[in-house]
Amino acid sequence: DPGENKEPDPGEKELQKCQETSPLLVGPLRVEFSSPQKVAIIIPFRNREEHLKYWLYYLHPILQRQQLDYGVYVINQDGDATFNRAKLLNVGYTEALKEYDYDCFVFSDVDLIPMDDRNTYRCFSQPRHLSVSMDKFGFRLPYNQYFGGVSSMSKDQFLKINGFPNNYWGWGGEDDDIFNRLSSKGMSISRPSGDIGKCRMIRHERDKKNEPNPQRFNRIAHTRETMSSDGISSLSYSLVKTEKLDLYTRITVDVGRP
Ligand code: UDH
Ligand code: NGS
Repeated sequence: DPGENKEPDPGEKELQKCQETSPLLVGPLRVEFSSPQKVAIIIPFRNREEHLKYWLYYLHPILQRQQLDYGVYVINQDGDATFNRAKLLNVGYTEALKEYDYDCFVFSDVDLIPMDDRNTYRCFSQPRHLSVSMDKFGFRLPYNQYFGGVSSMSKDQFLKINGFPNNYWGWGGEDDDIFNRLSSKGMSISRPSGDIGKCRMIRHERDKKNEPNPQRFNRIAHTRETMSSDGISSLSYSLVKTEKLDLYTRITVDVGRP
């Protein structure tokens, strides 16, 4: 049929008329003006701007869908002394409380992105470990007591263990120390299912000034003896700068050196 090969009539290219009812609508919306928990999300940080961009891009929409009353605090270690993740988390707890009456704290590495939005970034009746199923561990826990990556604690749970240790300089062990603190106070760890707890880690090389800490094995062997004197009760640091940005509050802090 010769008619089939002719140029299309420009009239046929006209945009389809919108349907009277948009197919994009979802129907009933949940409208709430109060949230059961006030959640501070604390991120230990230094020189990971690229990871932070991904974290903000993925997490804000998820946290909004979770209908949380939340604030994000990036605790940026000033200077180039050895990194101290747990101390930065203690600083985040303290600084967030200066801004708002938070009752729940989520502690998250900057390079971990949840793969299921049912993994709610809130607190539970027991301290919670949220990053239970990481891609880099083949979507399994590396060991049963693993408490690294992303965790949450109510204010009461956090204070019961005197917060986190301040003297783990460099990589490793501080998360195991926190686990020891919790179990020594008779608390258990709550976790989402492996399915809901799936998350991806942004691949990276080892950072400068965050070499494995040779003292970590000795320290985690003595958590019970040291935790009452080393923690939020003994925290000292100096605030360098607080910047209230649109997507997060950036707190630059001098935590000292080993
Ligand atoms: N962090 C920083 N800057 C640093 C070091 C650590 O922001 O210089 C923060 C960041 O939130 C990070 C968290 O601390 O997600 C934990 O540190 P980490 O990511 O170094 O720990 P992880 O166990 O990696 O993920 C260890 C090094 C792995 C090297 C693998 C080489 N292929
Ligand atoms: C343990 C570390 C933890 C660490 C975990 C996973 O061995 O701090 O490995 O590390 N404990 C000690 O070193 C005592 S990872 O595979 O993510 O590099 O979180």
